[in-house]
Amino acid sequence: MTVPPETMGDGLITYAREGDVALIGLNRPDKRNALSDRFILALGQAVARATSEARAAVLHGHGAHFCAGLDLAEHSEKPLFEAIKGSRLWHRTFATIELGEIPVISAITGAAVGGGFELAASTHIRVAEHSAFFALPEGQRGIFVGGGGSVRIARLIGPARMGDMMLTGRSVGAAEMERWGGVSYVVPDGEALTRATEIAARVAQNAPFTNYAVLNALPRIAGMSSDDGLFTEAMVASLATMTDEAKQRLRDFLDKRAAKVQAPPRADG
Ligand code: 1HE
Repeated sequence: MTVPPETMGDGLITYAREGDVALIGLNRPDKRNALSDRFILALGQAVARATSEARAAVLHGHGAHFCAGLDLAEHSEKPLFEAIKGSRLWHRTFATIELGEIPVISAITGAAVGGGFELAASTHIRVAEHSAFFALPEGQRGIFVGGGGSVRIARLIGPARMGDMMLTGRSVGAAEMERWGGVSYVVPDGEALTRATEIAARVAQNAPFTNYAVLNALPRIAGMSSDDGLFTEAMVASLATMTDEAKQRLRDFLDKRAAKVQAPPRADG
């Protein structure tokens, strides 16, 4: 079933659904999708809705830019404790993506800057157009990452590269970010949303328990000792095998009803 585009959170979010895939759009293009507290709350509501209605989601930005990060106008007015609570609101909301129930694919165009990069880092697969650029200008603004970047971005590209980005404030293009491991796909301009939606539709066909385990076990195991990680892996793997869906899918393969794994297109033509 398709749900035509509608708005949520006083228009800050667009929400649509194509079958099993929810499309969540950041919709404040006049401010380059800069994230106010209200915007973060609306995003959280959209993620909750997608989780209850869909099996995967795409996160994209309206206008030329994915997201310009923290709303600096709102932030500059905040007393200390409000700033701490604001950062913790981002942490809670982004955790509902990273450690959620459905995979979220981000379609990145133009700026993914500061908190915009932190938001992208909380998604599970990043698709960037050539127009995409990443920066952490917190040093220039006299602030610090507060949306989980010190954990998630550092894990993605390494603390040295993240430190370089924060110290220099330099912009990193899509191709370099792919080499650094910060994005998984680089596509021509105008194609990020389409490609992300295709990927989401494919991901949505996986067994939901496996998707859930990927989202929830992998980042936790990454934070464990090898011994604890391997023990946890054995538990999750065994639980997955016990599900009716796994039993059916394994039978389908053995009865030659399931698709085989395909080799990728060869680089040498
Ligand atoms: C904003 C914001 C914002 C734009 N908060 N209002 N983020 C930054 O330091 C990035 C700041 N933004 C930029 O560098 C540029 O806006 C962009 C490269 C993203 C886009 O440039 P451009 O030329 O397309 O747009 P613009 O003309 O700069 O901005 C259009 C409007 O959006 C303008 O407002 P207007 O009323 O003059 O039209 C801008 O002021 C407004 N705008 N970005 C508020 N971020 C949880 S901790 C996370 C810490 C961070 O995220 S630090 C990084 C913050």
